[in-house]
Amino acid sequence: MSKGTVSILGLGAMGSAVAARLRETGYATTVWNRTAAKTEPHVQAGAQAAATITEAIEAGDIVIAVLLDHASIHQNLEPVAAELKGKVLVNVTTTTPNESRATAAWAAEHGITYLDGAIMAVPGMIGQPGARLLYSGDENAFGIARPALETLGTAEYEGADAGLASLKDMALLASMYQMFGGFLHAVAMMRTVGVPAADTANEVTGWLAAILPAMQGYAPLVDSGAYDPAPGQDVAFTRPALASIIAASREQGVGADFLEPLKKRLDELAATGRDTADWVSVIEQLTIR
Ligand code: FVH
Repeated sequence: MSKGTVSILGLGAMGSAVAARLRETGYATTVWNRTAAKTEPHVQAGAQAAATITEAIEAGDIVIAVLLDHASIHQNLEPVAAELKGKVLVNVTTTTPNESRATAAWAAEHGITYLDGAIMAVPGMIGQPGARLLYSGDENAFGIARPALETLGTAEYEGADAGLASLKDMALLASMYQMFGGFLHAVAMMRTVGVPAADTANEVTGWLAAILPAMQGYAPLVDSGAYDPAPGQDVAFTRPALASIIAASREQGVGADFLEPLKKRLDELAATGRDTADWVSVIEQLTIR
């Protein structure tokens, strides 16, 4: 006996993983994809294929959209708003917070119970330990869809503002890309003397593991705003430290393109008399006024 009916719109790498997991965990799944051929392996595994998006929506109490982006969501869902009325629509397509809020407003106008989602996992992680999915928007929708969503990974409700899941997703990804940018900078420096990337990966992993707890110390400092005098390393100390890293990179024929913007922001702090402030006060430079 099926646990419920779920329709999945979009069978790219992620949509396929989501559809497979729901089917394997006992949900009656109906799949739709713009390129219909991608439904075939799912049908062979026991899913129903819908010939049209309308047919797919009609088949599921819960509709999960896993399309490419915000534009593809609206291009495909706006014409079927009437069919979505009364359904729980969970959109795990990556969008910006404001795009998520816009979709939530559109859904509310059309009587669609809407939950926005963000997937902190790659397709191979779906249903495996470590897969984390964030949701925000209609709490009632989260309650209804939760058992199905929990088959995909941990299901964390961030709040009623539909943009919250996306905001956290983007914030975590911002930290990830800058961390990996730093790793690539280190690799580029070390390979100038023949050190393979694998060795530098080991070094960077160990160094970051040792230094990461410092983040817990920076957090209350940022929350308090009590930067001056610096409880840790001040701007006057950190600017020449970064200048040395940038100079060393250039000496080795490596651009310090990822690091230079940080140095520039510290220069701005120094130029406005904030040499004695903690260097993490640079966060205040990020606010766009
Ligand atoms: N794959 C990943 O690792 C990441 C992990 C974090 C979350 N993302 C987001 O998930 C969304 C889907 O990603 P995906 O990996 O499934 O992406 P693709 O394999 O490229 O599949 C895209 C699907 O979207 C369909 N599609 C694209 N444009 C349209 C359109 N205009 N109308 C209808 N469908 C459209 C596409 O259909 P087709 O090309 O097969 O016909 C695929 O089903 C995404 O937001 C990630 O950021 C995944």
